[in-house]
Amino acid sequence: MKILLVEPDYYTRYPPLGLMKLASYHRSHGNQVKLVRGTNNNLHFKPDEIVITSLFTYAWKPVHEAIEYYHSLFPEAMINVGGIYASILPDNIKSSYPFVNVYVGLHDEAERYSPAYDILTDVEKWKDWDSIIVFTSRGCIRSCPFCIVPEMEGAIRSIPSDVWNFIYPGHKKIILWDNNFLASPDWKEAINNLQETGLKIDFNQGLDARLIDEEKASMLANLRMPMLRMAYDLVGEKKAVINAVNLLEKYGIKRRNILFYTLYNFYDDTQSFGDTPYTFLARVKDILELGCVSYPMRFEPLDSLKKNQFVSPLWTAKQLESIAKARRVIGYGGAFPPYEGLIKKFKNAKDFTDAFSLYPEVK
Ligand code: B12
Ligand code: SF4
Repeated sequence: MKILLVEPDYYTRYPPLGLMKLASYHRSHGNQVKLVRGTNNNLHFKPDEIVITSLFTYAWKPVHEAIEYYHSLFPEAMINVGGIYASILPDNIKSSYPFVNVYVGLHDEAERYSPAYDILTDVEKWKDWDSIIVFTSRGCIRSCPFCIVPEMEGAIRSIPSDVWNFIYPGHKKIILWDNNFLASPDWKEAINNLQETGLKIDFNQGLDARLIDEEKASMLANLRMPMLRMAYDLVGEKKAVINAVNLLEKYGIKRRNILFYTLYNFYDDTQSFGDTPYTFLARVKDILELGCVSYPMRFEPLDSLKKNQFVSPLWTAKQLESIAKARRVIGYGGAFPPYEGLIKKFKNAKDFTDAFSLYPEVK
């Protein structure tokens, strides 16, 4: 069988990992695969089956365009759509395209295969990609209300993989997409594995500050890690955040190389609970005063069809805009690093508005 793997034309900085695993899976069943990005009529490939992936729910349009385009080009071929958007909002696809098979959740068999990096050479955007992306575990031990992982992936479990098997010649860096790496039953073995490769490591989804202890801090400090990411989502996590930073520093990780994703605009209407400008500022101040970097992250509802439209009842659109502006003007790369001027500005601010208003003298 000939299988066309389609990555819709949405914005992304990473190649389609799901399709790369599906490519290996289909090849192992004797099928021929080809990867395309967006709509492309110069294929020289007549597929029997079309496999379309999806990412953020708000990036639904390119997915629908791909379905329509390839269905009109190959009306006989079976079309399967999976990935994040398809898993969160399957009915959105089913109701518009009844001829499509919508796949919800992970593909358990494809999960066991190493991604086929060689298929990336078919696509201009990815032909020079030089990092390995890996999940050493899936699922999570927690159930944060702003996250689909517990529902989509279930309980935490390790993916029995020796990282070496996933490295393709020429790879320079390892990007981990584990949702909660330190909660994996095999975290220790995985760190040893990562250290052995000698490559740069990026725990891209952030480590759970609440799980950092002496042993984990000492082992993490042995990795080549230019930036260690964690999250500080709720003020109640302050004690764990301080403890994690102190332990990591004790074993040699510099505070300015620790970044905290700082969630804001979150609101859970089932519990009438959310953060406020006041509690957001308190967390940013805590992070900067610890000597670490704050990376503000605007909450996006799980069923969002348009990015940056949601405004929590505890925030105003103007307040949200002032954060976006401050990130551009006084931040660096969208983050607030622990610059003396910034620490002073946030510390001396009367309130949120004062903290995020931009005076001409602030550089
Ligand atoms: C890596 C990641 C990122 C990366 C970017 C990823 C990328 N590709 O560009 C970064 C760090 C930049 C990021 C940022 C954000 N992220 Co993010 N991210 C993820 C993560 C960990 C993986 C997403 C991914 O790329 N997966 C690749 C997929 C498709 O591969 P896979 O899952 O291994 O594929 C399997 C299955 O899906 C299936 N499959 C896939 N395709 C197909 C097709 C067929 C036919 C079949 C049968 C099966 C199938 O089989 C595969 C093998 O099992 C998910 C959480 C998670 N665990 O999934 C959150 C997630 C996607 N992110 C999320 C969010 C909210 C964000 C942010 C908006 C956060 C914020 N407020 O700033 C930002 C947005 C950034 C932006 N650019 O707009 C949400 C999305 C919710 C939504 N409404 O869409 C998620 C689900 C996490 C959560 N909170 O629940 N993110
Ligand atoms: S710890 Fe992270 S992955 Fe786990 S439920 Fe919370 S946000 Fe999702």
